[in-house]
Amino acid sequence: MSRLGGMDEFPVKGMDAVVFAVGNAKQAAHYYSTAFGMRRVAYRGPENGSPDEAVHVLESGNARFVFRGPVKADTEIGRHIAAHGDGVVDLAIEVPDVHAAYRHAVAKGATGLEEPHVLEDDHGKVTIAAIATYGETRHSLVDRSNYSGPYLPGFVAADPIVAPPEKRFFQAIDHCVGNVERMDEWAEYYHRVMGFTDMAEFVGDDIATEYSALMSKVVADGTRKVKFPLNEPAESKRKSQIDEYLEFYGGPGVQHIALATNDILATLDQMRAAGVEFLQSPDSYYEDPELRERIGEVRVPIEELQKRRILVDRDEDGYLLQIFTKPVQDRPTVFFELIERHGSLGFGKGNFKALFEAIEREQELRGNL
Ligand code: TYF
Ligand code: FE
Repeated sequence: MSRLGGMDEFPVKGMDAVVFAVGNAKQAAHYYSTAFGMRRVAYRGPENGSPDEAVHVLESGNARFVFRGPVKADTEIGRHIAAHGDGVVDLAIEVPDVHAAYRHAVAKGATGLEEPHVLEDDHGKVTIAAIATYGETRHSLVDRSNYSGPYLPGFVAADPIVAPPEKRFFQAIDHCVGNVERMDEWAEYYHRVMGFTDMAEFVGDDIATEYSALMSKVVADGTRKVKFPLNEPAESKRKSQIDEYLEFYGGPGVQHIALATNDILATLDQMRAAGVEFLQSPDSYYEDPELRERIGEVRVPIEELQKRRILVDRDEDGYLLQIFTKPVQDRPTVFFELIERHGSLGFGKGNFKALFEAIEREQELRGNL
């Protein structure tokens, strides 16, 4: 029902922001500026009314990342970092009506963390509320339609940290993946609380036991603007990559953020040059005659993809190019995906085998297999 326009029980406009808790927000903001081509746009800290934490807000096209870090001992954000390391605390969603969204979610059993309230300054008003999701992660629900400031009331505009690249590296958040203990429980939560529905892609028991040691299901809002895949560890001879995450993060949390780019080759070249490490798919992936058959015509020669270790997948709607970073902190927890879509609405199911084998090679090097 939620797919029928006008009958949507939980309308969303898109992702508002991914909010990270990090040990040193100043250095994180620098890394995402130099290595991810992002532009700092806003700041809040001890200088302007936030004695406990510094918050740097960065953008790339429609994608907004917010980095929160403690500026003194014994803060709530510091406790979160002590428990989990750097990670994602909030997948904030922009909604047209915060009161209605919050009321609906809580009536359907969501845990309310912040009642709807209005923040206000010279640039206008933002209405915001928050509900809990897996682990210590939350979904803020944000209406900024009456606001013209750089982020939220209380933030000041901030200069870019370095000159942003001429062409942005990515323009949107494509999807945000959670690692949980029980996938079906959380899929049911998104169905019930937000009216989300399952997307076609699903990794069930059969594939799981064959090579991947995980099960995965994608939930999305009716308009497919917000997509949340959910992974659960599966039994296998070796330790699941999802169990490794759960152990090192200290519970469920965000595993990866996929960034939509329209030039994955250029973005990848620049990120690699800036020192970001990516998973390496083997030559055998590209030399498999079945690959050419499966993917057909794509915009770049396979040799170009092979040189850069970019993965490619095709479904009935089109194709996609994708590649994954290694974890971006010392713990084997959060990583990123670059994805360039040409019609395909999928998540690269045809690449799962090659991808999971690459992840497991890294896991083995860490001694966590
Ligand atoms: O978001 C997805 O579903 C794909 C595939 O540990 C994926 O990016 C799934 C699980 C995983 C890494 C990638
Ligand atoms: Fe993904």
